[in-house]
Amino acid sequence: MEFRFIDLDIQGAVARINFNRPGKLNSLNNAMMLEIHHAVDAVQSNADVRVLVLTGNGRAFCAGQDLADPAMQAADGKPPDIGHLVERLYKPLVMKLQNLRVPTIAAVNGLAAGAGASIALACDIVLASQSAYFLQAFSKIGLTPDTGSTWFLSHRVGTARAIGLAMLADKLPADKAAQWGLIWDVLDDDQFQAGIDATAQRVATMATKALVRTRFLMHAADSHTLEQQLSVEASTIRELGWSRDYREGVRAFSEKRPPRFSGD
Ligand code: LHQ
Repeated sequence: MEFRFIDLDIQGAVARINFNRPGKLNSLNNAMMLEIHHAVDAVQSNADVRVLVLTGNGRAFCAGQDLADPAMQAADGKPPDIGHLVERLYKPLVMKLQNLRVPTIAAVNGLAAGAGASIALACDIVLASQSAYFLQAFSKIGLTPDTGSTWFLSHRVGTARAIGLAMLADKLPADKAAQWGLIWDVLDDDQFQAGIDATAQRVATMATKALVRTRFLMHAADSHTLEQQLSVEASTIRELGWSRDYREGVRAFSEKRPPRFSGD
């Protein structure tokens, strides 16, 4: 597939999807969403890839749904079914990211608004540049948050802050987002790219399956009792105990050398 609105760059074990519509703050039109799906599918089926980085070109990570897209407008006097858009393109994207066979990093280079913020929060590790901000823009246009925002916010920052952010739609600076536990960390603007590259390289050499099972366990914990979660942890550990990377990890430990994980 030829991409118009994104770039997919795969260098060794690191895949990078760059949202590339900077003039419109990387807001997401229909074609761009289909391209993102295609790129994520390509990552999923490429056995060499061991980490996916999502980022944006220009001053935005992503400003959410393109409000000028025809899918958002009434046609022939009929109001649009924007819920269908969410079901067809946005919900499946979040589920693809959550089920991806490699860890994901959101490199939030600039503002992340609406569904753009949700997509960042759907990644495993969210790193933002100092000048980035998160904006629950939905209430400003008479909508409710979507693409997982209500779930990510209420789980990470608690209901009081989640409701405040979603109702008032104030910009949440990257620093405060990190202080509140919404994201993993903030990097100085001038060290952002190097910091992202270093983190991506580091994650790409780790035990991929263990990282992806960790994502699953962390999300599963919410809907389990402690006893249920202890059982799920045991079965995950059992499965990983049969993996090549576990054998390599233990061997490297006993030989007092860094492990050489293969992702298997
Ligand atoms: C945009 C956009 C944009 C089009 C900037 N669309 N052009 C709902 C329904 C169904 C499906 C799935 O998803 C959703 C959830 C959503 O994501 S709803 C959309 C949520 N996003 C927004 O409401 C954000 C709208 N944008 C803004 O509020 C501002 O642009 C922010 C605060 C993000 C940035 O403000 P500024 O830094 O002042 O930049 P700007 O407003 O001047 O924008 C620069 C350009 O980008 C401008 O175009 P122009 O041709 O005039 O230079 C904007 O129109 C365009 N742009 N966001 N979402």
